Amino acid sequence: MRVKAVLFDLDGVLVSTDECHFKAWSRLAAEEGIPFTRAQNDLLRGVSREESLEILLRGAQKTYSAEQKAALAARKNEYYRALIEELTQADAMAGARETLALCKQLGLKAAVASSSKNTRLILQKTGLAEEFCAVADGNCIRKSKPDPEVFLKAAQLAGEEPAACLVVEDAEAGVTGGKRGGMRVLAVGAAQSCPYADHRAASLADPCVAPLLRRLAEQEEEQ
Ligand code: B16
Ligand code: MG
Repeated sequence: MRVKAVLFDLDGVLVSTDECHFKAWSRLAAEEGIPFTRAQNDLLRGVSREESLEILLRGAQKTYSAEQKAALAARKNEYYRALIEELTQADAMAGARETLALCKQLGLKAAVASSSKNTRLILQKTGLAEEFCAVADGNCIRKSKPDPEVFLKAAQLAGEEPAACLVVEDAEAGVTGGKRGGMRVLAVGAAQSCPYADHRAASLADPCVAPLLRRLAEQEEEQ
């Protein structure tokens, strides 16, 4: 079946908010006396805020109650929101706007499928909000990636079958989620090493992306 919709992950595909997450988690970790490295930050890619906190707390000396954990997650988000408030149009990743323009030209729907509950603010700050027919994010799902829920929600909002969707992801958890949802997956950045991705590119600025989208958009319907 030909591809009719492209479901874009947000952080690491359309906008590089990795550094903002790293700074916010680092500040929280330092305040709590918990070690936190860039390698640990890489493990949080595509993972929800609450699950990310659990990963961070593996290095903690003391145990935290559910209420304390909720307060820590809220504090991290406060630090993160202050950083993403500073995002501008220049923070859209290389190739993002060009790829969205190409989708429009090819008649492909574009939707967002992100674990982030800050998706709307990030899209607004980077001037990308008007580019999508649908946005599925951390606010409308119960299970985060690698569960396919956010991708299935995005496909449903875009009005397309999973088999007619291409997911673009930079996280292994997202590649797994897309495949579990019955979609084709283009892995970018760190996710390129995932053996079960269907296609690979360094980023949306990779020259292989445009011919791939043209090919997928034009494929004959299966008889
Ligand atoms: P928030 P994505 C994910 O976004 C990030 O990659 C991940 O690092 C973050 O923990 C998660 O969103 C939740 O974000 O705290 O803003 O709700 O890659 O799925 O677009
Ligand atoms: Mg991501």
